[in-house]
Amino acid sequence: MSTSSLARGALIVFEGCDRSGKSTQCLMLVERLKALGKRVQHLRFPDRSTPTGQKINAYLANASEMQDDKIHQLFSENRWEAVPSMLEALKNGTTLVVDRYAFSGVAFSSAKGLDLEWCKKPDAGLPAPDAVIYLDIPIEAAMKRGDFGNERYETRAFQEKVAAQYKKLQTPSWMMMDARLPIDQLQADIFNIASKVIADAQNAPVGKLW
Ligand code: NYM
Ligand code: MG
Repeated sequence: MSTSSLARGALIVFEGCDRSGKSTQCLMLVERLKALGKRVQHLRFPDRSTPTGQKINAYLANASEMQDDKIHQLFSENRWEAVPSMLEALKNGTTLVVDRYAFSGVAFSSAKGLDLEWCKKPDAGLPAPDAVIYLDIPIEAAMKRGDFGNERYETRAFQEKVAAQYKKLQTPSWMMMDARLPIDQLQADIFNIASKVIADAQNAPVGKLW
């Protein structure tokens, strides 16, 4: 019916606690899709390269303080600035592989005690992912991958809270992956899922959160 030149790209989001393997799996997926000649772009939030991203970076590095509600809104703003280029890319047939998105925003901020529904509001209307791939790992196992770094939030107690908040956001459509699987096996499963998501998204409109 429609020609391939009209096929849009897919918005594939990776979520999960720190040390769940998101960055590794995103990169592997991007490289594999590129090798197949697919149009693909790797994004990550926060995007630390923009002015808002630099403020966020200073906050995460404990070099500055901000109120919980203000930093929450800044993380959201950091996503909204990317929306025009994201929509353009999707329209042009480029699949976006995104390392963290609005679900991180809500999970991390609500883990501090902010109201979960309030936390969702600033991101309402963002392009909705065609798939959320959640890398599930017990914090116990994530800790064994090495100590957390020095950034804010990188403690066992806080990560336990984040994992509990993520659970509240999960819908039946999330792809729950066992992040303890060997890297290549996990990537093989993710690649199969991504291939189907890309095929299914081609002629579907881009949705909106939430
Ligand atoms: N984070 C990330 C938030 O608190 N809110 C958000 O909206 C996003 C996207 O930033 N510990 C937190 C989660 C991470 C930290 O992310 C930095 P990364 O993926 O380590 O660069
Ligand atoms: Mg980190």
